[in-house]
Amino acid sequence: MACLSFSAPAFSQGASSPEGASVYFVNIEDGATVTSPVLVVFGLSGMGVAPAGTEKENTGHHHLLIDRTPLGKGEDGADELLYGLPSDDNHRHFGGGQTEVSLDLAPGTHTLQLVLGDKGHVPHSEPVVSEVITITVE
Ligand SMILES: [Cu+2]
Repeated sequence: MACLSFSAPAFSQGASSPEGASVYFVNIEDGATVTSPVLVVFGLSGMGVAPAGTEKENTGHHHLLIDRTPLGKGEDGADELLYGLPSDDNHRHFGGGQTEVSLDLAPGTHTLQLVLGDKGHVPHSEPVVSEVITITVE
């Protein structure tokens, strides 16, 4: 079977995601120059947003990876797919079902990636992730 996944390996133990589901940045493009605080609006297509802990098919909650290697890559990549995302300054959870955040970011360049997680914060199978965008904070 052909694998069409382009940015994350399909080793996730999370809930299944429907084909074609996607997350994306609504209001920021790759390469944008912005000022802090940075409003980041999360888009989700093909699935629904539900608070963490909710047992419902084809739903999840948003996570924002800040200045991290792409999901599934790097030394913690496999663990993130298997056991779920850690919660720290570089892995922000929106377990209440929030769809935007106002971020305080230091001047300089930063990378952002959106990752949908299931009720237990584990990326879906297939993972539903945005592209990694790079922004410059003035
Ligand atoms: Cu989470």
